Parts: sequence; C-alpha cells; structure tokens
Amino acid sequence: MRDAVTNLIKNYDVTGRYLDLNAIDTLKSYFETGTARVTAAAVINANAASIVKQAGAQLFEEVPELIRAGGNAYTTRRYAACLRDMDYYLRYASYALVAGDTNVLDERVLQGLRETYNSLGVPIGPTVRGIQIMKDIVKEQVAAAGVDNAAFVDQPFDHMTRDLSEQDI
Ligand SMILES: CCC1=C(C)/C(=C/C2=NC(=C\c3[nH]c(/C=C4\NC(=O)[C@H](C)[C@H]4CC)c(C)c3CCC(=O)O)/C(CCC(=O)O)=C2C)NC1=O
Repeated sequence: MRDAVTNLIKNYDVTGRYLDLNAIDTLKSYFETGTARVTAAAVINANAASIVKQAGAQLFEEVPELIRAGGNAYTTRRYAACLRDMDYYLRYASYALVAGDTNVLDERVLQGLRETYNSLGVPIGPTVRGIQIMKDIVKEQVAAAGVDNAAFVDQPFDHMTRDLSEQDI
C-alpha cells in the first residue's frame, strides 16, 4: 500500500534522483491539502452509516428493478450485500483520501472485483451510480464542514468507477 509521499520517494529512488522542483511541488500540494483530507475522513467517519443508507435509498429509487423479484439486490441477503459493498467503497475512499493516492483501492478493493461481479451477475452500471451518489453526498458534507475546495474528494470515487467501467478487450 502506498501514499502520496511513499509513492513519490519510490519513483525518485528508482532513478537515484534528489527531490527536484517537481517533487517539491507535488509534496507541497499534498501537505497544503492535508487538513482538508483529514476533515473529509472525519466527516465520512461521523456519517458513514447515514451516507450509505441515503445513497442506497437514492439508487433504489433511480433503479427500482434492482430490488424487484429477479433484481440482483432482491432478497434481504442480497440487499444487505449491496449496502455492505457500498460501505466498503466509502471506507476505502476515506483511506485513499487521507493517503492522497489511489493505490489502496487497487490493492484492496478493485483487484478481481469486476470478475467477481460478473460471475455473480452484480450489475456494474448501478454500482458505478451508487459510488457516484456517495461522492456527491460526501462532497456536500465536506463543503458544509468548511472545506473551501472539496474537489479533491472526487478522486477515489472516480478512480473506482473508472476502473469498474473499463471494458475487457
Ligand atoms: C473490500 C473489498 C471487497 C469488495 C468490494 C467486495 C465485494 C463483493 N460483493 C459481493 C456480492 C454482492 N454484491 C452485491 C451488490 C449489488 N447488487 C446490486 O444490484 C447493486 C447494484 C449492488 C450494490 C450497490 C450483491 C447483491 C452481492 C451478492 C450477490 C449474490 O451473492 O448473489 C461479493 C461476493 C461475496 C459476498 O457476497 O460477500 C464480493 C466479494 N468484497 C470485498 O471484500
């Protein structure tokens, strides 16, 4: 698992370079957004259950077939599995926000996920939508917590949806 700093150091170490101006700029921007990242993690931690619940409700309102007979989230067991997955995405997004790097998502969440979903018939499109709904809720709450530019919140959520949406060649 890597964060923004260890990732940068690794890249420079590979080629035996000192940290140049580009590296310093990257580090500066990471540390400048540090407080905001920590605030975002705190906001997610304090509201995780309600964020998942609200996002799930909105998703099932937008795509009601999911919870009708024959839908992938139909039956209590699968409904619960769906919300549990949403909770995984939210929790790992909070880790990635603090790390300033999406590597934790690649290693812990995304590896083999599409194959698992395909074999269980879990539809990718609505999953992507669920992740995007959580992103919007989190962004709103982070802004409400006084963070001026909450755009950095997009990164882990967009990374997960991009990876999930990729087509096999
Ligand atoms: C931390 C990393 C991690 C992830 C991401 C993860 C996902 C994950 N989701 C699963 C199932 C599932 N995932 C869903 C999710 C949904 N169905 C829908 O219609 C919606 C679109 C969506 C919710 C938004 C459902 C319903 C199942 C159960 C499918 C089944 O057993 O038939 C499974 C199969 C095993 C199980 O049921 O637990 C895995 C591995 N597991 C992990 O350890």
